[in-house]
Amino acid sequence: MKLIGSAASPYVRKVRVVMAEKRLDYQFAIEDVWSADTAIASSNPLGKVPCLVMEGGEAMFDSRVIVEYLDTMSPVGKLIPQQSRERAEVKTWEALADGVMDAGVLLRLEATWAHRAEGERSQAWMDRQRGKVVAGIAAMAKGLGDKPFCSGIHLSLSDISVGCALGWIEFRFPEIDWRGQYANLAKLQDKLMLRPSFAETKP
Ligand code: GSF
Repeated sequence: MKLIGSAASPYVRKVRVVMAEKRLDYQFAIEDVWSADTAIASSNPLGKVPCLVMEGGEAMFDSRVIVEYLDTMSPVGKLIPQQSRERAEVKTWEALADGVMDAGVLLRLEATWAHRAEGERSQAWMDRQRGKVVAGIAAMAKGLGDKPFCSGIHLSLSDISVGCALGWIEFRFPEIDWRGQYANLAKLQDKLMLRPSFAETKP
């Protein structure tokens, strides 16, 4: 399998962490989707990473589809429960973490995308997206409470998704002091960073 992605993307990191936790082999193909000569559209018509290209050449996206597929590929370290209620809970954690990243990406693009002139940037839009990031992180802290992991008593896709979102927010928006505000999230993140899957994929 070939994973097309970039080292800074939190969605790509989620897939890489899952690959490592599941002990799956893959080739990592770095692609800058923002460069004028990117070839990403030949694999993903949406022009986004991560994109997983299978042995036969078929491509799979997006990160939620890829990680769900990877979890079925090996019995090692199940990350998504089978039972429907528990499964939906984990997928909701993933949606929350992805939603924080989505809002953060929109905020960052509005503030920095080179093809948008200064006068075209909307402060109201940036405030709206920042509000989602901040509210999403608050919901993570509330949902985690004093539990050791987000769902159940073992590592799951919930923790991986939250860890990738928090790591990326820390990387791109250091002024959002979630560590200072939420000791439980800081503790979880520090624990995740002890795992090679996280330590080796830090943006
Ligand atoms: C989001 C992927 C995405 O926005 C997923 O895979 O979970 N829901 C999708 N990827 C960004 C890179 S990044 O911001 O991490 C991307 O490829 N953007 C290119 C574009 O043209 O929007």
